[in-house]
Amino acid sequence: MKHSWWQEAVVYQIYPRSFMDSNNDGIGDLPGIICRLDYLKELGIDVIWMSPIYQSPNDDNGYDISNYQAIMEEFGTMEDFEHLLEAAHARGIRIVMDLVVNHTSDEHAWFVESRRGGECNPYGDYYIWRDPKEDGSAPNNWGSCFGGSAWEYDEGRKQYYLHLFSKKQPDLNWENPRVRDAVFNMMTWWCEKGIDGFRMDVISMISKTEEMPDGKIQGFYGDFGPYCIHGPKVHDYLQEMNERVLSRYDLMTVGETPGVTPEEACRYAGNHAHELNMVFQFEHVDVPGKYGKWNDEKMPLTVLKKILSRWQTELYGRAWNSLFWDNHDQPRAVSRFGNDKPQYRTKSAKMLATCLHMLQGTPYIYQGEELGMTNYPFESPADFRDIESIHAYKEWCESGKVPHEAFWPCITAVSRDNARTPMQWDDTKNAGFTLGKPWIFVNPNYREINAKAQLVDPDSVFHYYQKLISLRKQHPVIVYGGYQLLLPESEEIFAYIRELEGEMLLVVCSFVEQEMEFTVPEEFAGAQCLITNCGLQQDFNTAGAVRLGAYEAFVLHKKL
Ligand code: TEU
Ligand code: CA
Repeated sequence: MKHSWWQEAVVYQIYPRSFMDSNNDGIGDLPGIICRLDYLKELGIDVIWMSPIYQSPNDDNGYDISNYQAIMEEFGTMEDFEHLLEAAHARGIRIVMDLVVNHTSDEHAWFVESRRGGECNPYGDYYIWRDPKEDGSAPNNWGSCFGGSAWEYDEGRKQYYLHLFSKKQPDLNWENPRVRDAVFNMMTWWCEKGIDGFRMDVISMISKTEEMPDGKIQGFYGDFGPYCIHGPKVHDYLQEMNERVLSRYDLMTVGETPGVTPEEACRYAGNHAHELNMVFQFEHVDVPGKYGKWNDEKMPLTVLKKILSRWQTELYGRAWNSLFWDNHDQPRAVSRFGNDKPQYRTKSAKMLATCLHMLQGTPYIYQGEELGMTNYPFESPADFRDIESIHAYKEWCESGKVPHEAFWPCITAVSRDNARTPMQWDDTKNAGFTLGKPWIFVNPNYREINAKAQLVDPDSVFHYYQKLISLRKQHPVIVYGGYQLLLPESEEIFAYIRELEGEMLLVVCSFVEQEMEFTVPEEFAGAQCLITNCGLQQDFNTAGAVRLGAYEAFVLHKKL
């Protein structure tokens, strides 16, 4: 297979609203990102993926777009964007845009027009409109991802429109060739500006079945999944997008594809698929419990390893993995998979980084992960800013269905707001994010956890990430090597071997507090330690048994 730049890259995700505020209105912005580019350059990342920066009424923080070719006012201007692109490119950093085209905002001109209806309205069929049932109720029982019905009645048209997310996010009708033209033209416009790729929001949901029967009840509503995820024409649409836009530029494309299996991933992003470069799968972060996704249970390590190992082996040589522990929709990695108690936070954050960055695929770092930022200590539902958490609390608790005491630990464990508290730059007011009033609470632990302190500490989580990134640039086995899991039955240790043309890596990570023992396989006798989270490079007597302290991780390297 031909090697591409995006296979060797490390991506850093920015959630612009929470990254850096340059004008003290409490909201992160593009000039703020520009002034932190040198920080990212020092970290060593190659690509920035920015969550949406387009004009939006912010019902879902920019994932509801009212104009694809304008910048959100709070974030700055198109000139600011051009400046950012130029400044990033000058540092050798590429910019990947978030592409949200399953739906628009209900304030997008297309929807405003569509809503007016009428026989000859060119926008009439831009969205998914259905007549009410005879009794006036919604066309079917589907629930939306953010609670409530997936259908909203429009008085003007006397019809319902489909919204798989909030009612301010109507789904586009991809069946309509004019919708596809409009989307592809818009994408081309951004490509001509010089952007380097797209992360495609819920791209697995753009094709819906023609028949829309009731779904199986899940929680309070019917599940739209079988009719809207990996729908009948999704691959036709993506092949058309590839032919008309993507193949004409040198881009990196990653599809956000909830519900994807390795088989399906090869259809979206197989080496010969002519659709996307890679997809995000969610199996390792989906742990449904008794309240749907609201769950504070940890996935057993054996299950986590099984899932990640299946993706490693099944895509090998066929498609490309994307690697992540967290993003703007997930809790903080160290709180979820590691241990965020002060005595273990740094150690376990480094362990998780080791485990992920030595896997095969393109790693994604979510802002603040490189500092070991943690979940937020929510005190009350009034702390929530996220539409999903606010609705979920209403639907499950305020409705009286589940007592607060039972639901609270579950919603706080996985609320998307955990990831959205401001980036912690230093120990001054509001963590150096803003001098104004931040739009969302700052995590009170910013005095201990912040970039400024970590930049001067050679032993910090930041410098550990920096080292992992530089190792990837030196050792092709990290990028291209095969994968073999060791100790599949262990609930404590995640260990695996990578191998490429006589070069071998042994990666050993302890996911527990208690001390463990690990036996280094024979073939690693005399190997060299590439990186470890136990202080300065310790000398490994690599024959036989080694002791693993709490959350210890190390990587051995050997050339045959
Ligand atoms: O997320 C889609 C998605 O499937 C979920 O991760 C979602 O955030 C939610 O947790 C469902 O329970 C994408 C974006 O990443 C997310 O921020 C947007 O809110 C969503 O699409 C709608 O655009
Ligand atoms: Ca601002």
